[in-house]
Amino acid sequence: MTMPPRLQRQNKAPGIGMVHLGPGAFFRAFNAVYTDEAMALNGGDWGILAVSLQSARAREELAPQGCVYTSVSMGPEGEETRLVNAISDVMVAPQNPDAVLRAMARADVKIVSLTITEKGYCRDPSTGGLDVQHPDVQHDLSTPAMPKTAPGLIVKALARRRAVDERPFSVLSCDNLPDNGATTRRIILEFARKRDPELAAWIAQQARFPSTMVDRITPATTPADIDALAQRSGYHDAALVRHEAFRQWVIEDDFVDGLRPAWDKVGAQFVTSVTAHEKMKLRCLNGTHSTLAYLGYLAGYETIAETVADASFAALCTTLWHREILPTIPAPEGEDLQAYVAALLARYQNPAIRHLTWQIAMDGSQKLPQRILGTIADGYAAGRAPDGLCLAVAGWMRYVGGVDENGAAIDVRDPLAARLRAASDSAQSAAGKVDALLDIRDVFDEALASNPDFRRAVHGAYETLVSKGAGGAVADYVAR
Ligand code: CS2
Repeated sequence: MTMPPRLQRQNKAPGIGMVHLGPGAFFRAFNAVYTDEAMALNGGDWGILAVSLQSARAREELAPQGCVYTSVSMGPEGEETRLVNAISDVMVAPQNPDAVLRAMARADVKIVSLTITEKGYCRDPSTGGLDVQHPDVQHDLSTPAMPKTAPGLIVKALARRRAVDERPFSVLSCDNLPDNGATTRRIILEFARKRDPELAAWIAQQARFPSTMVDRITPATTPADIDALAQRSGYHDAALVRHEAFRQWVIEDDFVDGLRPAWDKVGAQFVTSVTAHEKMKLRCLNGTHSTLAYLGYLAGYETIAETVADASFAALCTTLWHREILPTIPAPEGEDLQAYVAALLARYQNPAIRHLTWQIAMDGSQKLPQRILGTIADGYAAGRAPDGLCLAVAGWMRYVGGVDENGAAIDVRDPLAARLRAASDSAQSAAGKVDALLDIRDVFDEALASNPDFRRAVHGAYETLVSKGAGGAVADYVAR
């Protein structure tokens, strides 16, 4: 087969009004689609400069096709295809940080948005603030003109704007972190204070950090997806994204000078506080997603849809929601929690979405606290026994031990992978491994790790996983 021609932009790229850090699949399926629709409806130069902080991959995918790409939405009624024009340009920060800083300092840029994953914030888990020991943070503090991290780039760009009397931009975190706006603000201010307290005071007073809740299930695109689209469409789109039809964006309406795209006209909800929505989404969706990722992977399932096609795992989700998760969540305004979780199970079952358990299992050390451990702590505080979530924690422990139930190696991707593996390997016995992992304070805070009920539950769950396997342990839990 001859290679079909590459997709090409047919129109002029919109003028740049935003910079986005972290131009992966989720951003292309979410931020860029909302922005594309908002510009189509309401006009405005809200074109996005997409900046990757690590590899050149996003540029290789986007630049040769004028940054246009296809988004395929997979709903119950079949697929819907859209060409997304909202990305105007793409840069790779490590190749030319100064060009990125110059672009971020331009007055036309009103918003810098972020999908840099949990680890991109360089957070110190014990304080929630900036991790000043992080090697990249140390690099950025000592070499501020050549920043590597998101906080380093943002602070330096804001310093340039201040130097020429320009208004700051709004910083819009779109990652699955609790209080993502406040968390980002704290990290940026701590970084800025280390450079220049007056700059920090200016940022604190004039910049804005709206919190957001973002939701759309978007698996990584595979070469097979790209080939299938080429067969159908006759063009090659290296930047294709495939995602579910569902989407939800809840945004705190707090932008510098009120400037933002008309996202509200295309379905985004603007509210005064996103806290309740964020808690609902992180605990109900991401909490069970991670649970299914570890236990499903160990049970031999490749995708979430495959995992929940097993009746015990579907029952695991519903039991977790009703028994352990929903009791910890106040209903956000306008949400019916029972309907929300029922819809969630249907989203997981969507057979068109091949979302790998291995993909969601990544970076568990960064995800567990806000997705699962907070719910567990609240459960014990209210006198319940959140045994299902403790089984999820034990599943994560087995997973990061690096050996699956058939004795094969697991490719564990996590910034703490080596430490986690060493902890697991430090003991022969199941109990010793669990104790060593519970000692990792970057994951388990002191209060939870010293709760005897929690320890007992995780020890018991780990032993059940060893003796009965993940499938057996899940079946036991749901039969109780
Ligand atoms: C997933 C999320 O990879 C993961 O950890 O849980 O990316 C999830 O698909 C999104 O948050 C859905 O909005």
